[in-house]
Amino acid sequence: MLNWFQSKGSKTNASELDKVNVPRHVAVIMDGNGRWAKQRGLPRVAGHHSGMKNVRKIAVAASKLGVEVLTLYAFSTENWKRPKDEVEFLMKLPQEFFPLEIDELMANNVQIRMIGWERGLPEHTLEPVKAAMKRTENNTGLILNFALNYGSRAEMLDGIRNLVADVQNGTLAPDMIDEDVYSGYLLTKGLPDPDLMIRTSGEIRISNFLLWQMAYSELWFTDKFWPDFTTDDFYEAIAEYQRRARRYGGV
Ligand code: V0D
Repeated sequence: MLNWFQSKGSKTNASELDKVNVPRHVAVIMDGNGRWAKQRGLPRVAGHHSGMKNVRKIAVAASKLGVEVLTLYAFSTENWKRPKDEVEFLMKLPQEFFPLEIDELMANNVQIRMIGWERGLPEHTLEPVKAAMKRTENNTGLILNFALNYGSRAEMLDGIRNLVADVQNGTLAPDMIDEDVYSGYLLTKGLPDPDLMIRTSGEIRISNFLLWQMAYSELWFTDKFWPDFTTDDFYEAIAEYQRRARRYGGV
């Protein structure tokens, strides 16, 4: 059974989308990789690998539509609680991702970025991400923003710590603190807030992802597991975003 806010599964082509009302920032919780694997009698890590291979397709689709920022929740601060073997496998995915995908991302003018805590990540995870950020820093197309070792409450507390420090050192007056000033203390500084958040795999939660930034985001959920999520599903989410935008614009 679908709720009113879930996908109705009707097919949407990129050509049917309204080119003037493309979301500037799309955020995605790429959930259901483990369940995708279990359904096939495969180990969970096979699902993570399959999920990794889906990232480029969706990033290129977003890029071609003119989305400015695609933020993907790759690893949360909570994910450290998973079995050690699984965490170790996940930590190897960035180094595997770039040799496979960097050429097509470069060809699409994609800029790689990361939000999250570098501290705590192994060098073999961080190094390829930093190398890719450096290599793509002059690209002017889609910002492909990986949330890696990220948690939104921790991000907000860290922002508050830095903000309080600036008040104490006299560079910030308390009466200057407004929403835009505070946004500048978050890891998404300089990026537009997400217009649309997509979560796969049937969970209807935000799970500590971009809490401040998603205050006004449209939320879209699908039962499909992330490895099964196609470019057509992505277009369907954007079509639904555009229908909602038109409804609100019309009254
Ligand atoms: C596993 C589904 C790409 C979510 C996608 C370290 C769970 C596959 C990356 C990646 C993960 C991250 C940064 C980067 C390049 C690629 C990735 C992790 C997990 C956690 F610069 N997929 N992916 N990273 N999964």
